[in-house]
Amino acid sequence: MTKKHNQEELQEKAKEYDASQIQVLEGLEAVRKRPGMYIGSTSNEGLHHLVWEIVDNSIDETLAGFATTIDVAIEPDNSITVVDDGRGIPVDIQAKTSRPAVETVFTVLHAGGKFGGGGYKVSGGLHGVGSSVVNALSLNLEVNVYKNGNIYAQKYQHGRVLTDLEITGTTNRHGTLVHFLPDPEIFNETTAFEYKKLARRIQELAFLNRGLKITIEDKRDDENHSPQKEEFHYEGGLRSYVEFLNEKKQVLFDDPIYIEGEMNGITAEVAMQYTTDYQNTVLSFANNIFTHEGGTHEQGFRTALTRVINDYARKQKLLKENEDNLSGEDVREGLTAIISIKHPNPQFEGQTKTKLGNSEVSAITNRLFSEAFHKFLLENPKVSKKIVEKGTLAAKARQAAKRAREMTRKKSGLEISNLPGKLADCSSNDPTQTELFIVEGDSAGGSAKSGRNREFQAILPIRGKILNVEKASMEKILANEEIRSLFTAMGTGFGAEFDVSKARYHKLVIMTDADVDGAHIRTLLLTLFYRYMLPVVKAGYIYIAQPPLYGVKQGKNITYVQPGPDAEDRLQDIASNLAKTPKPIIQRYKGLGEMDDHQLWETTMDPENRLMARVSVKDAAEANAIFEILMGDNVEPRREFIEENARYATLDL
Ligand code: TTJ
Repeated sequence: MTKKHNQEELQEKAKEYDASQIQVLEGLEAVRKRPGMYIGSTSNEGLHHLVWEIVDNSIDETLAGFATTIDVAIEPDNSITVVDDGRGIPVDIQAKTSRPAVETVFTVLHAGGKFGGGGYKVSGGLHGVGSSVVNALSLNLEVNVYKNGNIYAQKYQHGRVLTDLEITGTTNRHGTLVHFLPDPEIFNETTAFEYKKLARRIQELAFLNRGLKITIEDKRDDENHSPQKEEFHYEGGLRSYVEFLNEKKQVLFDDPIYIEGEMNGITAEVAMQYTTDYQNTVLSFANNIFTHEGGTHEQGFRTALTRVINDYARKQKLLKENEDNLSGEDVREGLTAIISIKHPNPQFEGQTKTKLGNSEVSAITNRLFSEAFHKFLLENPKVSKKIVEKGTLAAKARQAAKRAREMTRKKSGLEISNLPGKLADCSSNDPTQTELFIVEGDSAGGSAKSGRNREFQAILPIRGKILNVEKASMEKILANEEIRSLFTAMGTGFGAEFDVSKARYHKLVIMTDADVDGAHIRTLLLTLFYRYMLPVVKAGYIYIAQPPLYGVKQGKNITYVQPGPDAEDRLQDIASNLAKTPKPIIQRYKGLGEMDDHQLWETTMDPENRLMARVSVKDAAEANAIFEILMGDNVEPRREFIEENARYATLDL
């Protein structure tokens, strides 16, 4: 190489350097002009963001396995020091710029990706490489590199080189220290760092990066701050994070489930534990950044969780064939889970750029989690059973809530504007005066209609056995025509909408035949009232009509025998007291249909003459037991009860 050539080359190099320096200044000037573009804002948030841009570099060095400890300090003057024990930023002269690599790190606006060769596989930081941005927005910044037995130091001001990189001493440590003071001209709202805010994120970083030792120290000692220091170090990593989140909760099993795997250069970690809560806490991170809006990693996890639990529950027959699969929401009830992935090229999307967009991550997370979690379930049957039980319970609650919502929606169908066609309403609408007779069978219904006092008595005929509400789903109950008519007529609404104050009648009279069938229908109705109209029962609105058991007819006169324990004796008395001619005829009323409309009025409906038994709920527990006898699966006690009570309405429930 000739001397001339050498000269030219050097001149070329110098030009290149000048050109790149101009670019540098333009770059950093741009940062100072529009800081919001680089750190989001110049408010409190932006100020703290500076710390993370620096700390992220040290985290990368720990992820690469070369640093174990990071110390962060708020200095008395509100400047920040971050120091790690990594390899130290390279200090050698780069061929391209003829400047030390470390200088480039702090003075060239990096578009993203790491400087030099051999960058990091995975890197945190929302904005890629932000050290030059921090430098641009700092009044002063100093970097110390401990490397090769030397301490290298360089100082900057407003992002511009103040002193060239120089060796200022010797050391046997290795690592990097950065000390910066945010420029008060840029951060005109505040330059005061909040210890709590820094500590919270630093703790999170410690959870997310198992084994990392990271400290935070407040060195300020003034009217607003007192010195303090914390060290965060979790050998359990994500497991410790889950335990921390569940600290005050009741957990379903002791140790959080932990799963980790790697595929195509992407690592995925999940730690999870169930609590007795109904809420779930599922947090996801990509490259240590909290993905508030979720994304593909969370999606993959959720899909896998639901599928694996359902598959397991089916295989183990914990879910029966006729039962629906547990939904995603069901299997997440009470779940605390952390999903953390590390990706060489994360794509952040969404409103706040906190949603992971990399499409391949969904399948990878799904696969890694599915395999390991499936294995876990097989190996830990006790825990698995608890997980499935929790999900099953959630499903049941969800289905019940859905029914309740549907009921609310169907409300209009039960409004009094749609009074049932079968109802023969009364003309008064003063509920304290009106009565609703529920009459077994259409023919008795007909007699009751023509026999009643239409001013205050309404008739609703019902046909045959009504639905046993004890054994029917709520959908079925609401679909039942007889029950719908009854609720519509009463006007109280149903389920969550139920309102006793809307009752259109303050007497609801059950009028059934005095036989076993009649008793059965009566108990079915009482069950319905007990379960779905309890306030009406409690209000004392429910009555049972007492049609006569016998009629003793002599000529045109009829004497009736009302039900009661001594009914047979009374019948004998009446019969023996009558003259022999014309011959008295004793009639036994088996059904209401055996009386004509006038008889029904006289004996059973006329307030002047009738007997009615009022149904009251003395105590709910007792009533419950009776209904269980009546409606449960045990046939014998039911038969006994019905037979004993068929004739007498001794219904002090
Ligand atoms: C880069 O690859 C070669 C060996 O050194 C690697 C490196 O730069 N490591 C490194 C950078 N460790 N710590 C940093 C760092 C620390 C702080 C506090 C601030 C910045 C900008 C970088």
